[in-house]
Amino acid sequence: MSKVALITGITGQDGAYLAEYLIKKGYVVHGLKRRSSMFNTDRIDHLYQDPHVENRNLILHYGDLTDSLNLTRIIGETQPDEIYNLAAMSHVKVSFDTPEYTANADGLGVLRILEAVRLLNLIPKTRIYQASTSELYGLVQEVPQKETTPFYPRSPYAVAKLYGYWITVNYREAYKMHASNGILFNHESPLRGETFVTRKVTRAVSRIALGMQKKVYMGNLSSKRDWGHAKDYVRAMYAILQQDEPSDYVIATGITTTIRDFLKMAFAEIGVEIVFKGEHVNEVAVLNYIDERMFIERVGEAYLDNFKKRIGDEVVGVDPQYFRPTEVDLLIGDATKARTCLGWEPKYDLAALVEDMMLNDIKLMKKESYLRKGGYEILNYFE
Ligand code: NAP
Ligand code: G4F
Repeated sequence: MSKVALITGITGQDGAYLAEYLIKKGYVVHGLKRRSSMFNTDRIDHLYQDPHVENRNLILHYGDLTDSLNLTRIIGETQPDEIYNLAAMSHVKVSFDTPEYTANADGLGVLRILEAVRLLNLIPKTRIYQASTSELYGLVQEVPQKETTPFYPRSPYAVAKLYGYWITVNYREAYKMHASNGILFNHESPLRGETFVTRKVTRAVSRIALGMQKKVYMGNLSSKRDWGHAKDYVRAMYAILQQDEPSDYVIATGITTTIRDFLKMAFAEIGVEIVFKGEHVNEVAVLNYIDERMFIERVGEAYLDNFKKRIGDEVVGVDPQYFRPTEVDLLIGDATKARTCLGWEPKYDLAALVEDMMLNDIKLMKKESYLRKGGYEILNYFE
């Protein structure tokens, strides 16, 4: 008999990688998907199976973390061995604009899942993974951050996730549930949402290289993040639920980098050096040097002449609209417990992550540019 997993947030970055990983391991995967006016299944289309296929290993259900009845019904119908609660309003800056909704989905949503498992008498069968976050450390009380570091959340998102963390611990202790928190530090990939900083940068650098965009406006360039690859991090989620005893684990690389240095690395991937000048809102980055051979190899000869004309131009600026009312300045994790107890090690370092994201976005933006210029795939919705 195949094991059954239920993934909330299956249409997101982590949900997509985790679904693929579990299907390869022989699981039947059920995914919770919000109704939207478009399919919104791009990240999992390669795994999708028509409902008429027999013995499907990926089955999607409409649902929402804010709807207890719906969650209880789906958990009851699917009888999962493992639930991975990845669904969340996951954007820190947006949580300042939608604090009540964020609390409902990211905080109470966790309670709804735990309580459904309890009321359905599934405690002996169902293990639960809660997607906790390094944002809990916020105004960091210790460097690096580990499982015992006190939390100090700095956004409505982090405060909601703090409730999710503790209600998971409480249900574990009160009802002997196999419920665990993964305290994951930032993890990125070619599937990362376009408004998170790494993907915003790799998309923008690709578009600048192809002549589709002149400049990118950023927020706080000095904050530091411990960035890993999402592919490595979903392996950790799985490993956490395979342990005999539930527990909470930090998952991180142990290396931290500023946003400014991430920008430099992304430009370096196409053979371009940028130089930062000025301070705070007046800080800019200027194109300083091109390694033509590398630019041709990564971007293509056809784009070189136009790009060379831009040497000396400003390609990065700062726009205060991207600043947060309260910022998390520094995150760096100590994943000793995961390395020791789970045997987890990341395969990607930051350079390999940036390369993966840049190669993907250059390809994607070339396709977008081709379609804009009237490529045959363009549809005319008004015909
Ligand atoms: P993501 O790409 O933003 O995906 C979030 C997923 O949650 C999407 O499938 C989204 O559906 C779904 N969702 C949002 N609100 C929902 C609701 N009310 N009901 C049902 N589904 C809802 O996020 P991610 O990067 O994969 O992160 C996965 C989880 O890990 C999140 O809980 C996030 O907070 C947490 N986390 C992420 C990181 C990181 O660096 N990536 C680090 C630590 C923790 P739509 O597609 O319909 O929007
Ligand atoms: O990429 P970010 O938006 O990620 P953030 O806020 O660290 O949150 C992500 O990681 C958390 C784990 O620590 C997750 F829990 C959460 O769900 C999400 O996946 O911003 C990273 C840093 C911040 O300091 C931000 O101020 O980049 C800075 N930044 C500078 N300019 C920017 C920008 N962030 C965004 N999104 N856009 C900018 O233009």
